[in-house]
Order: sequence, then C-alpha cells, then structure tokens
Amino acid sequence: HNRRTEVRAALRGGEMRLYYQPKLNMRRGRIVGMEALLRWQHPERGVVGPMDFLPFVEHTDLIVDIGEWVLREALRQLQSWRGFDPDWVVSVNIAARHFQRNDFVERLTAILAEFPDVPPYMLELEILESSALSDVGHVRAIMLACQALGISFALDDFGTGYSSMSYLKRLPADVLKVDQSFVRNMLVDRDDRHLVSAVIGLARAFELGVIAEGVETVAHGALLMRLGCDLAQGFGIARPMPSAEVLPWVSAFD
Ligand code: G
Ligand code: G
Ligand code: NA
Repeated sequence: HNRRTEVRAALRGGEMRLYYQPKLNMRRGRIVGMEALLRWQHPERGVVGPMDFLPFVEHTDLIVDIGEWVLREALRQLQSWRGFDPDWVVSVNIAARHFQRNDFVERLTAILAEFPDVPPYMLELEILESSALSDVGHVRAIMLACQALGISFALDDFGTGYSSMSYLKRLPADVLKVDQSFVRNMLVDRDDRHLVSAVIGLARAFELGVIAEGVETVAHGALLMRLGCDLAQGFGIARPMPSAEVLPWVSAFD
C-alpha cells in the first residue's frame, strides 16, 4: 500500500521516464523503430526498472494512469522524432487491466487527438498473450477497434503462455515477438532453436511480422536471419536508452 502511494507520487511528481530500445532490420541495416520502456528516475535510488514497481500497482487503477502517461509521452516523443524518420514505429507496453477497460478505445482515441501530427500507424501496442486470459472475445474487439484507428499490435513474449496457439487463431495480431528466453540459448540449445524457428514459421504462415528479443550477439542475429527473422531487438544492438540519446545513437549507427 505504501509503495503504491510512493508510485502515485512519483507519477504526479514527474519522476517517470521512458527509455527507448531500438529495433533493427538486420538485413537492411536500418532502425525501424523503438520499444518504449518505463523507468522511475528515483531521487535517491536512481533508475528503477518496471519489474520493481509495476507489480505493486498493476492490479489497481494506478496502472491506467501510468499507461496513459506512457502513451502521451511516447506520442509526444514521436512528434519530435517524426521529421527525423517518419517510418519509425514506437511500441508501448499495455497492461492487461488497462487494455481491457471498456473505455480503452474511447480514451486512446482522445489521447491520439491530442497529437494530430502523429499518424496512428506510428504507434504499436505490445500486449502479453496472458492479457486475453479472461475474455478473448472482448480483447479481440478492442484490438479490431484500435486497428481501425491505424494502430498495430505485437504479441509480447510469444510462446511462453498456456494458449499461444489459440490466441494466434483468435486475436488479430500484426507482429509476434519471439520471447528472449528462447532466443538467448538458441545457439547452444537445439530445443530452443526449434521453438524460435517454429514461431518464425507461424508468423510466416499467418502472414504476420516477427521480431526476436534478447539478441545479444552477432551470432544470434546471423542465425535469426537464416531462420527467416530479419527484425531484432536486444543488448547486442543497443540497451534501452534515455530519449535524448536516441537520435545521436541512430545517426552514429547509420
Ligand atoms: O525494461 P525492462 O526489461 O526492465 O522491462 C521489464 C518488463 O516491464 C518488460 O516485460 C516490459 O514489458 C515491462 N514494461 C516496460 N515498460 C512498461 C510500460 O510502460 N508499461 C507496462 N505495463 N509494462 C512495461
Ligand atoms: O519483452 P519484454 O517487453 O518483456 O522485455 C523487455 C525487457 O527485456 C526490458 O527490461 C529490456 O531491458 C530487456 N532486454 C532487452 N534486450 C535484452 C537483451 O538482449 N538481453 C536481456 N537479458 N534483456 C534484454
Ligand atoms: Na514488451
């Protein structure tokens, strides 16, 4: 309870930040976008990651306030980056509780309207497969309504849930994110390599995009391309960085 109060105060006090981790098209050698990742810039504790504070709030409505702050901040950032590369897509993680609210689409529409210079196709929402556990039909309807606005969806940590296959069939995803737990050991673990390959094959069969997370070395990248996955995200490309570092980093990368 105390921690929840602390997080609320931090949000109101302007201590939340978004870091950005680039997504690379390895074949083209081009940055195609970023994932926005929440950080708490704590006055004494320094940079605190989401795993150390979201668990205390994600079962409360505070996660909605945080999620809406994240959406606005990402759109504000996209507005300022648009002149740099209008093809970038920025993805934002949306908690299940937030996403499944009855007013999600209505409020997202209003937030988008605050940034008329940012085309909605520049925004992608990352949702966990487990977001759909309670009511797949409801989640599907929300996804379709958002897609009608131009927004796309990535299924995060794909393959780690209990019902990946049934979600794939029932949810209108645009992109599958191959979970980093499969990617990390795929060079040494044949089973993980088979899983990565299977997710890439599923994406192709369903005509979806696919991106691998947790790409830490050139060898990981090379194997992914051989398996048919050109998009990658991971420490081997770049760690999540503060917004001010993004354009200098991309300019140096190109
Ligand atoms: O950045 P890091 O690897 O520490 O993120 C840990 C987890 O927190 C990831 O699974 C990520 O999906 C989640 N996460 C990061 N930013 C956000 C956010 O803005 N909202 C939500 N709901 N989850 C986030
Ligand atoms: O998929 P999800 O959004 O849950 O994961 C994002 C988290 O993974 C962030 O906390 C980010 O810092 C972390 N991350 C991103 N790339 C790598 C990587 O190459 N290796 C490891 N160990 N973690 C990574
Ligand atoms: Na994510």
